[in-house]
Amino acid sequence: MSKRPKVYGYAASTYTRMALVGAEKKGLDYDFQPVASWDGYDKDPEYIGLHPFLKVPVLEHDKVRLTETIAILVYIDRAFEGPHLTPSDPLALAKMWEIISSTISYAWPYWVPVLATNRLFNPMADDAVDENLISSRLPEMCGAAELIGNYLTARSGGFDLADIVVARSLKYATETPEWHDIAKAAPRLAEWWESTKTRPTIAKHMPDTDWQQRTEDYASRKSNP
Ligand SMILES: N[C@@H](CCC(=O)N[C@@H](CS)C(=O)NCC(=O)O)C(=O)O
Repeated sequence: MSKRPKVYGYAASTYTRMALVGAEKKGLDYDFQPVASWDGYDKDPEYIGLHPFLKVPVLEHDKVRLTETIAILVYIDRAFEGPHLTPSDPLALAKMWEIISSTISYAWPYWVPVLATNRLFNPMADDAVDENLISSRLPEMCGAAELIGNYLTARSGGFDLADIVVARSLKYATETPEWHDIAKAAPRLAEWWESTKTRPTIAKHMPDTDWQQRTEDYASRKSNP
């Protein structure tokens, strides 16, 4: 394994992007190895054995191989020199985990698999859009957004892993028409997003969201596999 940290993943993956922002924020000299097409549909057979559940990201560093984004982020924070990505104050640390756990449990499943998949990824692949699922789950999307916005803006410390996890989980939702309703229900989250999305390390690892271009790339890959 490489002495240089190496992150395996693919471009559209929100979890991969969290690991990359962490590596970037820490100032790491690292490599990125794509293991699937942009959208993750076409897996590279060479990397099938990398993760027990065929997921990304995976981090390799020297003799260490890690799966699970949060474990990877904690390792990046503690194993290397650089700015701290986790607070030392016990309450601030607990609050950081509260935000991360709430985002992964109550927000990400609606913002990404329900909203982004139907609004952004399915049209790209010419798959059906489940309008009923989107509208019936809008209250959960808004409720989670309000909760997380309140948590984020009530913190006393600065940027930490919670900002990385929320920013990467939210990005696709902000590209959908439903963001208007979500932002209205969660003004604190919307305000936090406006100031966070332009932070250099966050902005550097935004997934490419030129949807027309992505759709054309997808179609051309399908016709010339
Ligand atoms: N619990 C995992 C979840 C990772 C995950 O779901 N990754 C998605 C991409 S965002 C993935 O690998 N999907 C590929 C697939 O399911 O085929 C983690 O925290 O790293």
